[in-house]
Amino acid sequence: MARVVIVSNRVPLPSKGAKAGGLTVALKDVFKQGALWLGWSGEIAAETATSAKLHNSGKLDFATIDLSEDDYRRFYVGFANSVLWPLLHFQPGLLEFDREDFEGYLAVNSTYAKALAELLRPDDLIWVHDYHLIPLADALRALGVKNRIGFFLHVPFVPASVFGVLPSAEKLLRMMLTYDVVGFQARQHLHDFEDCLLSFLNIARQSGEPISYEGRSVVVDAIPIGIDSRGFARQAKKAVQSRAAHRLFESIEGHAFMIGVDRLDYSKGLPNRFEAFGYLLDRFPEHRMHVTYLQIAARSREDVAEYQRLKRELDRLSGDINGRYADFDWQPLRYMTRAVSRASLAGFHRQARVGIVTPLRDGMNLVAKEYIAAQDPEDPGVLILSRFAGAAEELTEAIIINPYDPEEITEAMHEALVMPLDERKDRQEKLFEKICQTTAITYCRDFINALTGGTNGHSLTSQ
Ligand code: GDG
Repeated sequence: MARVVIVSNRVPLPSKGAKAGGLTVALKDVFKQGALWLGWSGEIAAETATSAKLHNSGKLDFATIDLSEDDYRRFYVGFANSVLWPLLHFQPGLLEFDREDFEGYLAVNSTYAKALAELLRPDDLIWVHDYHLIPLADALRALGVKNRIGFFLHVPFVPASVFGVLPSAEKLLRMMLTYDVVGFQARQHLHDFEDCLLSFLNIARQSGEPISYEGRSVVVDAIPIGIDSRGFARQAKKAVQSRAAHRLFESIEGHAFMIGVDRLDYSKGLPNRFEAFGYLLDRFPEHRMHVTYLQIAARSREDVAEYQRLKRELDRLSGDINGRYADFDWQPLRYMTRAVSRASLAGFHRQARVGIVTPLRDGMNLVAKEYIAAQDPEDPGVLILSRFAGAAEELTEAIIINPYDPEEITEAMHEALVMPLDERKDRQEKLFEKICQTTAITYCRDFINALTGGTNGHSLTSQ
């Protein structure tokens, strides 16, 4: 049976105390069959390593590479997170393109390819994750690697009019077609990719058909990522009894409670959400003294200037809202930039009457699914969801909003806070059913099946 080789920017090394994140959980069926996972160690060294360091943990082998400071700056901070991330989230105005960063991005991908090629077996299936590694298949092919290679993009894709802003747009697009499978989170991203293929390469894809490119066939599809919904539901039910959940419950003193959980990232639409909460207290004074909004916004990519600017803006906005509306015994907005444990999050979601997920763009947004999974079916909360999150293609029973309109978010907050129990239960039932259909397991199964053409015995079980 073929081994699966996963390549992603970061590797969840157990020795680093890494918690099982979305991808790790999602890939658990793949792991059962033995797997190798290669990526950056998270360490900065004097020189970028030319071979990977090997670590073993049960059926999983990890292979890590340290990056030099210069490669970290050019590859990770520069091209990946200051060019591709804003571009693929429809923010071309934030792009900071630099040719040397692009060269650094290609060079690090070539380094990964060389390190990986040394470890490959002939029938390994290679599954590459995300925008950091678009050139990897091209670099592997240049080394003569013949294995099947698939690519999954966790973030959105953009139409040709936006993608064309990138000076190296056509080159990257061609690199994507070096893969045997290219997977997106949502149908919209697939449409946007097809728009780019037509516009830049004059390739018109027949609906549902693979693409023929340079004598090869490339499968492209929307394969939405999911979570272990029933597992997270169990965790939430248990966590609501935890000390952290009790502390939160006591501190809100019977107020209605709304929650947001996001990395502190400009794609997540946090300033508009804060503003919307201010409007709520303005336009619907009945909620003053009666609602508490907790925003957990774990700091992220602090080396990128735009993230530092966003943090200053949110510090100011939260201070402004609390200064304006707080009373001596009530603080409307609690805003923290520290991460909390996954178990605590599960318990907090279950306690929250409203879950607020308002990204300006998002590949999927797992928090939306986690919020639904965590709810008590007998007294569920309400999800407010941006129409620009990939999750909105599936989770249509949420209150769907346009995150560019803070007042629309305000109205959704009010609607959610006053929604009758019957309607909440009805929406929750349908949403929960959906997140149990598209899970972490179905995601892996569908991707691996696309990569093997369903032929190599990798029939992953459905959940
Ligand atoms: C990318 C794409 C796509 C957040 N704060 C804490 C914490 N989290 C966890 C959440 C969730 C995960 O991090 C975030 O996942 P998202 O999907 O919401 O967003 P990104 O990080 O931007 O992920 C996205 C995803 O990849 C997967 O394909 O959905 O579109 O942008 O699981 O719960 N976890 C803990 N403490 C926190 O403070 N423990």
